[in-house]
Amino acid sequence: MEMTFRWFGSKYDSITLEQIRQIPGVRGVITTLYGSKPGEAWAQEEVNALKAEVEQAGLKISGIESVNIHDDIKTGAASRDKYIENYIKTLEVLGKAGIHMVCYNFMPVFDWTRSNLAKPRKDGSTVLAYDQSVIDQIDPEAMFASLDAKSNGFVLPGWEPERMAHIKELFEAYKPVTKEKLFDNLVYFLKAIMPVCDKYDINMAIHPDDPAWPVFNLPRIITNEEQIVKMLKAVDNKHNGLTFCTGSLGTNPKNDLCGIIRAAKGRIHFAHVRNLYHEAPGKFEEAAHLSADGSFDMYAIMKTLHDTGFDGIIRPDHGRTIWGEVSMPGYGLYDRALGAAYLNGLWEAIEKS
Ligand code: CS2
Ligand code: MN
Repeated sequence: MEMTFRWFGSKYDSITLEQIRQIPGVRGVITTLYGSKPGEAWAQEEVNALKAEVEQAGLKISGIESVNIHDDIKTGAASRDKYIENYIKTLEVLGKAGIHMVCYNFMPVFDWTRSNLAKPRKDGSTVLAYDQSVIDQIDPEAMFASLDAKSNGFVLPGWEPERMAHIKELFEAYKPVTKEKLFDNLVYFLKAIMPVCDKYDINMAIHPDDPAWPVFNLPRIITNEEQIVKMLKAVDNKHNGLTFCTGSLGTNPKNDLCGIIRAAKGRIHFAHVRNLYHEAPGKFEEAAHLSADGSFDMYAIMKTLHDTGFDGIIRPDHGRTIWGEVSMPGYGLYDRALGAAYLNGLWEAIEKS
């Protein structure tokens, strides 16, 4: 198990590599070229410079989150092959830089969706929260505006303003894309990139949809055990794997998180481990990582990862905003550092008992 910490790069993150280096047990970062746009081929020099910067601080790049996928690949547009070619070029660049894990998602239009980025909790912290009844009342543009207004001035991952500027066209493009079509387009993409992944030993780790059901009538395909197993089988190559994200799969209380770990055994290349508190169906908020603070049994999750032989990359996920920190919502230093320490503690206890 390799404990890591997400870092968006010195131009975009409120947190420094020097701070990350001081979190006990964290030696790797999960990063990206945050300024790049989906569909672009990354330049070797830029990746090498990022790598040098991280290594200068005594850390390493453990993986990339994310290399985002152009919507034309997801919709299966005629231009998809050009964007897949660029994706392959990016993977080649990463492989040459010695980077072996890439997280991505296949969600139409947006990444994760939340109705509130700063919901107050009893302890005075604020957290990201979701309420389906609020989402049902607003349209995507209104949601983007409200999220943007509460982002503390940071660009939110998956909610880049350039992308949101074309939101109407994007929704048009997805009109004919059924769940089945979206799945076929994912398989087409995966088959095309497997040779380069094989060549450079790059583990692709698809991130589940968050929340794990269709939002704004857009199809969602990585939502439960059945779909995950179907995806792993459709391209049965070790390099086609999963980001096991408790906070995303766990949005649906029907998902048995430990069952999913067992079902995806050997193909979980990356784990995002955080806790949620479920208030009612379709209504949840993010909690501290500690089991007692939310609805998940974090010990059982870590134990199942351990017992199924997981030895991949892991990171704490969204944290609460605490101690007056101003950061990208969900991505402050303090609560995620507490999360990393807690998960490391669980792991040590599991290994020794
Ligand atoms: C992340 C996702 O912030 C989050 O919820 O887990 O944004 C994740 O980085 C992407 O979906 C992966 O492409
Ligand atoms: Mn996640």
